[in-house]
Amino acid sequence: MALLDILVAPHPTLAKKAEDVTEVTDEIRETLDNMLETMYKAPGIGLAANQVGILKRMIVVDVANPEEEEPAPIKLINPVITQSSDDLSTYQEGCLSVPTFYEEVERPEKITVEYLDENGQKQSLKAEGLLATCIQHEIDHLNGVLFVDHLSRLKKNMIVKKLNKLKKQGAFDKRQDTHTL
Ligand code: GNR
Ligand code: NI
Repeated sequence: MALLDILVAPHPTLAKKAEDVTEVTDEIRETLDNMLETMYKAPGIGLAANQVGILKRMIVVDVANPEEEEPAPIKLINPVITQSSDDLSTYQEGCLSVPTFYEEVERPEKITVEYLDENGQKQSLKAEGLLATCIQHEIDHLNGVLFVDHLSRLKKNMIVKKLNKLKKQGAFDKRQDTHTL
C-alpha cells in the first residue's frame, strides 16, 4: 500500500474528464486500496481518482464515523447515477483538493448509483443523506467538476484566487504533515 499525493485546485487534472475503466485488473484494485489509504490518512470521507492524478473513473467512499462505527469502505468503478430524487438536501461541503474552504451545496437527497465493484461485478446502490452527497461530489470530480463550480461565480473566483495565492506560498506543499493554516 502507498500514500498518493492529493492535487490542490487550480490544477488541470482536476478539471479533466476521467475515462471509463475498461477492465478491472490487479493494478486497478491496488490503486483503489491506495486511494482508500490516502483518504483515511487525509482524513476525508471520499476520494476520486482525478484528485491523485489518475484520469480513470473510480472513486472510494466511507462516511462511517471512525469514533463510533466500523469502517465501511465502498469502491466504485465507472459509477453512474441512474436515479435522483426531486427532493434536495444541503450540506456544508469541503474538498481535499480545495483545502480550508467550506460552503453549502444543494444536491438531490437520494440517488441510485450503478457501478462495477472491485471484482468487476455490476452493483446497484441506493444512497441518501451524507453518502448520497459524497458520491455525487466524487462523480463530479470524475467529470472535472469541483464543489466550487456549484457556487456563484463571485464566490468561486474568490476561493480559487485565495487557493492560488496559498499554493504559491507553499501552504499545501507535500510532506508537510498538516498544512500551515
Ligand atoms: O472529506 C470530504 N468531506 C466532504 C464533506 C461534505 C461533502 C463532500 C465531502 S467529500 C470530501 C473529500 C473529497 O474531497 N472528496 O473528493
Ligand atoms: Ni472533493
